[in-house]
Amino acid sequence: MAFFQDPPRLGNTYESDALLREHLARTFPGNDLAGIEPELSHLGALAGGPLHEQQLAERDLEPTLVQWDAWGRRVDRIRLTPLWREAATLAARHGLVATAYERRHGPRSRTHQLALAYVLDPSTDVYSCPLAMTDGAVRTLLDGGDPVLVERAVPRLTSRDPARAWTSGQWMTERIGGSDVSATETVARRDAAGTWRLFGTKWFSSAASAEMALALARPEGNPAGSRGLALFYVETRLADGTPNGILVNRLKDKLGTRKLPTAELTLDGAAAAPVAGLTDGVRNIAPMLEVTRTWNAIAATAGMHRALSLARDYARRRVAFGTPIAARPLHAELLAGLEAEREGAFLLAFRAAALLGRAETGDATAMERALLRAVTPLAKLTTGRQAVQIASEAIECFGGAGYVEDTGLPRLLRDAQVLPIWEGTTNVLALDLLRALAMEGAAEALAAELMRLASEARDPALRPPVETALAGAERARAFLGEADGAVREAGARGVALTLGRALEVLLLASHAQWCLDQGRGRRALAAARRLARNGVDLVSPPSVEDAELLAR
Ligand code: MFK
Repeated sequence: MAFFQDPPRLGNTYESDALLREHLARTFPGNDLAGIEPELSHLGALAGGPLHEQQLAERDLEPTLVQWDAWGRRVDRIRLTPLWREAATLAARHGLVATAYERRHGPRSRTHQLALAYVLDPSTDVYSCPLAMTDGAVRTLLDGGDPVLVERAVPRLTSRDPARAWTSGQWMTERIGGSDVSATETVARRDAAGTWRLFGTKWFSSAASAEMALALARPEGNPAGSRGLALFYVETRLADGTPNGILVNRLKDKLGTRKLPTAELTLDGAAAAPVAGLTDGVRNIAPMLEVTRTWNAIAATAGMHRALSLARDYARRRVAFGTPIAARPLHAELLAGLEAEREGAFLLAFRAAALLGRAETGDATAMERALLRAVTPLAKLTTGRQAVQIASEAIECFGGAGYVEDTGLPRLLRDAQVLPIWEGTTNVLALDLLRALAMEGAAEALAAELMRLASEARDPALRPPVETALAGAERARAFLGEADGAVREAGARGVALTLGRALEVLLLASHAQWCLDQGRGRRALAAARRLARNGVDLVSPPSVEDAELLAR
């Protein structure tokens, strides 16, 4: 009999996610939980069944750009993959954006919404990208407060009707780069009729198939630098369906996220409207960054869960050296370390979501608002790096099969690699964190959060992880207290990752205590202890040797 290896299988990805179910049970009182679980379970069945199968079947398909119609007119239409079209319908019907704004669960609505997104995301080929930007656009338009724009766009962006629902892009990045947008070259000029028109090139426009976008541009005559930029609302098509002065030059040929049509665009007189005045575009788009960075953390933890679910299922099927590899001590040790990483990442991402929800409904205290400002970059940067590490380890768990395209496994790593890059790289977010911690009350709020979580973890078995986390946080605090200038900047990444990991360990320790108190077992306790053993303290004061290392 020839041997054929059984492929990994998923099953209902909601029902099998003990941590998600515990977290929701902890967050939602009984009746509320009962109200949201059927939809989550339905999405879990879809994500682990037909959608996952469709994803594998469509592995070779990619979006295409149709620039011209048969008669020579420039049309610039993007044809999406069938799974993306299905994802758009599902996202509207299940309110993947709307849930956050309908607020049926008050400040917990963000947790509800992002739990739905978390369950569906890994089977929709990064459809989370347009959803994140759509969500960010709603938030930014509402904060901007222009009643005409709000009335026109928000009902469409939050619609549950697939035929009516819009998505939004976020057009910041230009050829000058994605991190420092202060040198944005796109200009805004008023025409004779008083309409603002945008001229320039947007170099990395994700989900170019969206119906609208928020774009940075410099009104003519404004000063250089980011304060001279303004934030504009742009619809991509005119009422007759023709392009609104927007040419799609080409789609990007990317390492991953290949179902996502990312485009280079020329803005050639696109009609636009200012969202909130004619200056301070970066400040005005910051609400969008807050939302999309939270989505990024949720997508990172969802991707980790998918990669590990496949690796763990496979470990039970794959026999080597006489036993399923799940029973080999070395493989089990590896999987446990990875599972601890994903559990910490999950709780950090959902902590950011919970704080965002409280801030949006006005329920957050001043301390919680300050904490949110620090936790958003921390969650984004910490989970983004973990997602790449876990995806890489997970595909190694399959040996050569993990490296072969038609298993569908290499995509896990390719799609993870974008998470530390877009929406601010690890370094940019580490600097953003330092800026946040320098703001009034933020460092104190983060310290208070760490202490609160530590005090909740009463079980003696949780002392080691709590102490490891607090020691790491103390090293980060001491470094920030002493270092300045170039030394402070050089150490920012180590400080940020240390604080992110310390927070993850303490969130897990607090969660573990809740699980113990509720008679829900010791898995979370084991995860907290293991995550701490994986390491927390990455503070690395720069050395003069580093400069020698780079000298030519
Ligand atoms: C899975 C789903 C994921 C979602 C997918 C989305 C795909 C979309 C693809 C993309 O579009 S990727 C491109 C995303 N680009 C970025 O994330 C930009 C990265 N760079 C930064 O974040 C820089 O730090 C920044 C551009 C903000 C630096 O610009 P500036 O002009 O040097 O900022 P400055 O002077 O520090 O801040 C200007 C104002 O904004 C200040 O307010 P004030 O005017 O009141 O002083 C800042 O406080 C405020 N600000 C900046 N960052 C903020 C912020 N406010 C709140 N939160 C922040 N993070």
